[in-house]
Amino acid sequence: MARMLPEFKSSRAITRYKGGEPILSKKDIPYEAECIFNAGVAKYRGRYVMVFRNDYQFDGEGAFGKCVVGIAFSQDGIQWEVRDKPFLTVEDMKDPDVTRVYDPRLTVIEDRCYLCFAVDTKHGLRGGIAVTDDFQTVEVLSLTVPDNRNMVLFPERIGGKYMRLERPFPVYSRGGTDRFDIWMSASPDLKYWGESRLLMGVEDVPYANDKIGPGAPPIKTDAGWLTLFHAVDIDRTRGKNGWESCWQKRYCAGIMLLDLENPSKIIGMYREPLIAPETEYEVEGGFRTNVIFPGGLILEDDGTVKIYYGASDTVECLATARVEDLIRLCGPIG
Ligand code: M1P
Repeated sequence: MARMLPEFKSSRAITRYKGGEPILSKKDIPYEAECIFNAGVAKYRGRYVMVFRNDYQFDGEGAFGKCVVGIAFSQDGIQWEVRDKPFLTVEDMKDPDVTRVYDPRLTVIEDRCYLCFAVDTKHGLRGGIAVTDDFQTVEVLSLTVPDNRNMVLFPERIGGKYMRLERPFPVYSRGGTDRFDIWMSASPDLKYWGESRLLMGVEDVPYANDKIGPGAPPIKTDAGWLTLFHAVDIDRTRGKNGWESCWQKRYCAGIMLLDLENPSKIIGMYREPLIAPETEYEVEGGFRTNVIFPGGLILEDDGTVKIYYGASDTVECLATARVEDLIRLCGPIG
């Protein structure tokens, strides 16, 4: 059985917007909505763009009947104007095998906006990559074989190739249960992917005992690629006090630094959670408990960063930090 881990505290380097108040929740959505969370955010052509997950039509037992990806725009990254209809739905995929689209992330590369998203199908979970220039039409460029998701793209080519972080779901070879790690792959065209290699194993993260996965697309700093990931610990003694009867996991946000020229080399990692569930929304106010799910990291001109994260699969929240403080936290690994 996985070893139990203690209570965690967020780093003092981060400040929660309004002490942890959501920046987007169901009350802001002009169509049927229940849980608004796990957003991807980018700055694109002079404004902020957010794509977010909306789960609705709860079945009263533990699942939602519907899930769509919504879209919102902002001038300051804090106040959002939500478009009056969803951005991406199962129907848009035009594939009868697809049953759900969710957990989107955004990366701008060479002035085009790319979307990575999770795609549930009748035959497994696939990671999708799509592109849009106008947020009206979306072209799907590639879908992984099952099971893979939580993909994020680097914002530029490295050594001439596009790069992504991802989290495949190996089962037989990892003990028959969750034991998932962060991998990376390269591509000449965002369509054909290869050169896959392990970036970091769950055993390398002191505050995880279950799985880790990519969080927000990396940002470029002088010290290296700074990137957020999620790290999960499971404790069989934990119960659940919300909508679902049994939820024993805790998701924290972690941070690491990758080499600029060879991002398969981890040059630093903060050995404690950057953000741990602590506020009402994060700990027990939601559909699930104890979930921080980071999906967006924006570096501003003044050296601050905005960190966007889903809180307990119910609302979207924001924290800020100084980029130099985050880099300092990522002391050398090992
Ligand atoms: O409820 C926590 C998370 O559970 C799933 O994440 P994973 O990929 O680790 O299984 C997803 O449903 C994610 O959206 C959710 O936040």
